[in-house]
Amino acid sequence: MANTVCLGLLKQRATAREVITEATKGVDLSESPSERVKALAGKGGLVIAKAMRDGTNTVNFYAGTGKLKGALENWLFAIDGTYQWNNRIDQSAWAGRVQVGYTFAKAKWRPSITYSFQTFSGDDPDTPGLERFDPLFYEGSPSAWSTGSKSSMVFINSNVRAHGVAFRVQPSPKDTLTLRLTRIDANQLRSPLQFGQAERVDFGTGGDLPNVVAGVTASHVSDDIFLEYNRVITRNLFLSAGATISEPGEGIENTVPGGVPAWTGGYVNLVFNF
Ligand SMILES: [Ca+2]
Repeated sequence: MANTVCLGLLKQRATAREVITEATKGVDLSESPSERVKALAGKGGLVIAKAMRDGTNTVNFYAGTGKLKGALENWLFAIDGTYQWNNRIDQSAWAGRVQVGYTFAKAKWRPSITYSFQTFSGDDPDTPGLERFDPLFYEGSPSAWSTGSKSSMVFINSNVRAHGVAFRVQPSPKDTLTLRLTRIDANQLRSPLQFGQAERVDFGTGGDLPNVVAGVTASHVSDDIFLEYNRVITRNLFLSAGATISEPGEGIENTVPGGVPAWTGGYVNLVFNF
């Protein structure tokens, strides 16, 4: 496989519309710590903006090594960088990833280890502009762009950063076993972490004043462990099976009184290609 360098530009069009949420109509948000909420408060409530992607520009750079020679023969390196902006909604956001891998090519079972760090900007609640990265549509498998395994069902690739390590062995040409460990943190505190998550008004804390809450108040959100097995049964038949556990970090623990249980999952998948 050859070395790869790519540069891409994406511009999006959609119909823009804003909807003021009924639940927050008439709520005084002028005391909110969030500049963005204060700016929206003048419209009579929190605003859910539809078609926020209208006019969004995304430019991406990628470079990755193929089969190297000499002293670096068993290494792989890759780097991604993305800048995103939308003047209509005062957005300026970024994302990036680096990957470094090494294969013990002469060892039994051909083990490999890959480290990756990926990060996606989140909105700084203290500025009127929008720094939140829009992940658009991405390939969400653990070997591609998902942030963690089980956690990727909670956090989209926005306002998160993750350190990931993958260990892989191949006991035979038909069998592959991969263990992935991921630590996930929020980039911005009190800033949305999930798709469609707006600021919410909480009357339960801070006395009688409405308190605007979004995202988490501590950066560590979860640790994921994911064990995956793949077997090529025949040319047309493939088996994959996995087990995963996601242990919540302090940021998630703080959102629910009484603690949050670990989230577990498993699957068996049989694929037949005609
Ligand atoms: Ca901001």
